[in-house]
Amino acid sequence: MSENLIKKIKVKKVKICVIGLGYVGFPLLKLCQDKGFSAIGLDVDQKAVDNAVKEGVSATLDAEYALTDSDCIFICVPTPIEKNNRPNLQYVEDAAKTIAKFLKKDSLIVLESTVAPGTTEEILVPFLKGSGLKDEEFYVAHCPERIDPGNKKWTVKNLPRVVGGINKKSTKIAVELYKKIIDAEIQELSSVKAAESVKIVENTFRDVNIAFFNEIAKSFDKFGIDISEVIKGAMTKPFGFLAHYPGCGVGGHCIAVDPYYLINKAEESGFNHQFLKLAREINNSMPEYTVGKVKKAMDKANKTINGSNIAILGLAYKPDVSDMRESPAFPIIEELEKWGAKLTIYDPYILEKSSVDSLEKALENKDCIVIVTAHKEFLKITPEKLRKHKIKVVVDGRNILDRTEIQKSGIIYEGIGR
Ligand code: SAJ
Repeated sequence: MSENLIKKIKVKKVKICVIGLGYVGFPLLKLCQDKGFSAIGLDVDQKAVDNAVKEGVSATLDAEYALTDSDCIFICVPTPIEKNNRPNLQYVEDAAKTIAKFLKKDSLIVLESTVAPGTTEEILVPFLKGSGLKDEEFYVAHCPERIDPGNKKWTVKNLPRVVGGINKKSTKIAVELYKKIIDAEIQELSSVKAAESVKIVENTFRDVNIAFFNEIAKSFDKFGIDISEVIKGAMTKPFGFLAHYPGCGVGGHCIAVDPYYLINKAEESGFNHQFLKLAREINNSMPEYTVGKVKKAMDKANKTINGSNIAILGLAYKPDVSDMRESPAFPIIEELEKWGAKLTIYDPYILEKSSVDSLEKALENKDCIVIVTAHKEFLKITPEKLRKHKIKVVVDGRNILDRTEIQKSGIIYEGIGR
């Protein structure tokens, strides 16, 4: 029967349903529709459905309407972590239970959400079996999402993907489907666990590399070495080096989250990822380290944080996006308020959470400015602009300003590792 499904995929006669219309599901749904498939989105949030419909894509809150007769179902729901850093799979389980109610023979379910190795087979498939279908009557695969919010160059349309199914037929069908949707390499893996592991490894790799540079930054601060210069120097080596950058913290719902999936899963099997845990500890220590740099800089200016006017520049977790999830801005704000600072918040992408609506206003009458997010607007903070606003203390949490020029102007500058 899988041959029928493959034949229907090849002529784009399958009905596709995408569950979860966030930053992963919505672009995928739109792409399926643009590629000529009959595709519908399903979400539990009216706003998400309305946004999709506004963009000319069909979407609904009605699971029966969306899933009845669906041949291929993508699950693109959040997989956050709890306060104790344990994975929360509630959204995946809810999606699976909903699918099971309407699952028909010979359909394919693909989980795109980031999960620990083993999750598809141990959690998703048992719920799908609630449909009453036999194992061989439906197909399941994992194809980890690789959306990089804000990235205009690499999008769902042209990003290479990896696919692994719970069995050979599932893999084959899923690969055929992705080849019809995505204009990039679709790599077939030998198992669904391998596919789950690829994404976790990609993002954990990034987390440990960032932690490496964060730790180096802390030690270079002791030696008075400028880490930005050292990274630039190391990058002249054309092989065997991959730059990452120290900063005031690691935010977002990928890099700051995904390593915990592997850490927790390994713990269940009796393995302790001490290196990954240490990297998480180092990255999680950076907001506090940054506040320590504020204290150090204010001491140099013979000022106290208590009662001082400090501008927090940036709330978003990374440059030129409006996403604040896991942003280091929040622990930095909390800590500085504890020290008695009077804070002015400015993020050009999140004005609704800012206390002023322009950089100029954010710089007015400040004892100190702290750069938390490397938004391109903040690259315009020149020594002239700082002098104009009589700013005496700069803490550059993303090492984006010209330290030498700022210091030449007699302004106190503290970066992260410089
Ligand atoms: N960060 C550093 N130093 C670095 C790089 C990042 O401190 O050298 C910080 C950022 O400021 C941010 C956090 O880490 O707070 C995460 O930054 P990110 O650039 O990794 O952005 P994300 O979380 O959106 O990561 C996504 C991921 N994509 C997917 O999971 C599909 C990740 O795999 C990509 O590598 C990353 O985008 C990317 O390349 O931009």
